[in-house]
Amino acid sequence: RSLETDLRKALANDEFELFFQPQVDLRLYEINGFEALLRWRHPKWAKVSPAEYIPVAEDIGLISPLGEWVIRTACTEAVKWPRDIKVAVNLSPVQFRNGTLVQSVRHALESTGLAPRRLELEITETSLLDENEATMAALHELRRLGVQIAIDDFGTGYSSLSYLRSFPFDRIKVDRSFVRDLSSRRDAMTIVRSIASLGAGLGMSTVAEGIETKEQLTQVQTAGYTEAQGYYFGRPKPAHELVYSLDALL
Ligand code: G
Ligand code: G
Ligand code: MN
Ligand code: NA
Repeated sequence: RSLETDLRKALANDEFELFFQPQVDLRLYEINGFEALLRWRHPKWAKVSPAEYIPVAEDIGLISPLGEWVIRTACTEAVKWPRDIKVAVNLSPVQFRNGTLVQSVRHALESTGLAPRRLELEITETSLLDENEATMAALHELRRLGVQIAIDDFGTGYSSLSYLRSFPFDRIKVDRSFVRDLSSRRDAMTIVRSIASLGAGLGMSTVAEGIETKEQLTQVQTAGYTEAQGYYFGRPKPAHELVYSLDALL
């Protein structure tokens, strides 16, 4: 049977699960958040990345119910976490187009009681491609609710720098391809450093993604990143396996 057929049934059959990957504050050196990442419990699709089925969900009109499930489930988990650890959720550009996003975020916050500051929405540069008025209006409304907004996979879009002027993001997540190339390409360090200083100058936090080694961690700390995320600190894990202290991880 096809991916599309199985995808249509997956939500009703409760086949989705969220995994969570730690995000580390490099100044305090502690876990300050987790990014929620979708996983599909299915004999045939469990090993398939959301990068493959999210686009199908977008095409067949499933991304809004699926995205709402992700937001609600992420808030339900995060409210149980200690301190003020936040949860970051990835949004599809398509979720901005159908007009129900703000309402579903508001509802998830109200029904779970999660403080809005503890929810972060990650949007990719493609969401901002046309600086669509509805998208901008939704972003400003979400900001008024008090949620945080991050720009994800930064540096890979068509006009990354202009996106930074389109909205006052809380956080810039530099694409992990730049971190990956740090040891092999001199230009990667130049770019990684520039994005850190760009963020500092604009008053935005900067997150280095894809940190896999101690050496990469040292490099992004030197470059001035405020936060980091990657397999070095931990792989995405189910909610019941999370630990909240960095000491317990390293
Ligand atoms: O977790 P993984 O590396 O397999 O994620 C692959 C891609 O799928 C990443 O680009 C990630 O942002 C995206 N992704 C993971 N979970 C979600 C989700 O809940 N919603 C959306 N829209 N994208 C997600
Ligand atoms: O597009 P986005 O940044 O949301 O994608 C997150 C994806 O990156 C997830 O699928 C996650 O599993 C993956 N990821 C997280 N940390 C690392 C890492 O250190 N190395 C690699 N290769 N992938 C990672
Ligand atoms: Mn992300
Ligand atoms: Na990313």
